Amino acid sequence: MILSRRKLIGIGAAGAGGLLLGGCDRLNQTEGFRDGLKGATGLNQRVHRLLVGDSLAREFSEADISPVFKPNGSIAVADPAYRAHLAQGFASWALRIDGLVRQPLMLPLGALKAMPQRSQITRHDCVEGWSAIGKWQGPQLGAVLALAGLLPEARYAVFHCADMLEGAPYYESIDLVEAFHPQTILAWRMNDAPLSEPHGAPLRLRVERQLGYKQAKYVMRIELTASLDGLYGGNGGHWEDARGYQWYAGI
Ligand SMILES: Nc1nc2c(c(=O)[nH]1)N[C@H]1C(S)=C(S)[C@@H](COP(=O)(O)O)O[C@H]1N2
Ligand SMILES: [Mo]
Repeated sequence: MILSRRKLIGIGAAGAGGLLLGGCDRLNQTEGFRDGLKGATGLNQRVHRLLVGDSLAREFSEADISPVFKPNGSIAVADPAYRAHLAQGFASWALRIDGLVRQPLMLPLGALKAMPQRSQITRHDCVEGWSAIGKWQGPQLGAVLALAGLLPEARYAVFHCADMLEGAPYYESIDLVEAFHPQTILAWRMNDAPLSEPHGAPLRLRVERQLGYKQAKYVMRIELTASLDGLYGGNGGHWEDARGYQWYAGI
């Protein structure tokens, strides 16, 4: 199903809110959601969740925005389909949402822009030892996932990216606690301008309580899964597979 901007506006703010609430209610009742907390594997994740709970990442003021925000990892995408969309300003591009959802969706960029927006100024921390403060805007991931509706078995959101890095496709994943956190957004705007190619155009994940490598750029598809086994290298992310970085990268 292609959810156009017009259809989305047709649902209206109340309808979208209802969908989201409905989604959260169902989410709390699903086994996967509760097990996500109970069955968390890493000590890091258990301790961090105990310490931070539902807390928000620190937000900054406009004056704190870094004059230079270093693009890192992939700064361009070779994929011909991506390059064609880039050349057309992503006018006919759509985000795919599939896997363990009630209604697989194709969401055009215009539809994502028409949803209620969240904007936040946060600090990005890369494991390579640099940080930068930037302003991000886009719909909350939770609201986007609620449009597709999660099936009870869904436990992870997997972000499939358009780029290859060191010969492997970039991907990342988060659990549903992180996915429905209020500061987890699908950003199409950075520092009041559409995302540039080096920073992940047309859409990237901002998951603000996690390290830089979790902030997937060039997100083409979000797949809901019950497990991370059998996906790429099986560790839930590009750097998790390639270098053994922690899957739970809580700051
Ligand atoms: N698709 C994709 N996402 C990615 C990367 C990448 O190479 N490809 N690099 C990650 C790393 S390590 C960091 S620090 C940030 C960098 O984001 P920036 O380029 O906007 O600074 O993106 C993350 N997301
Ligand atoms: Mo990074």
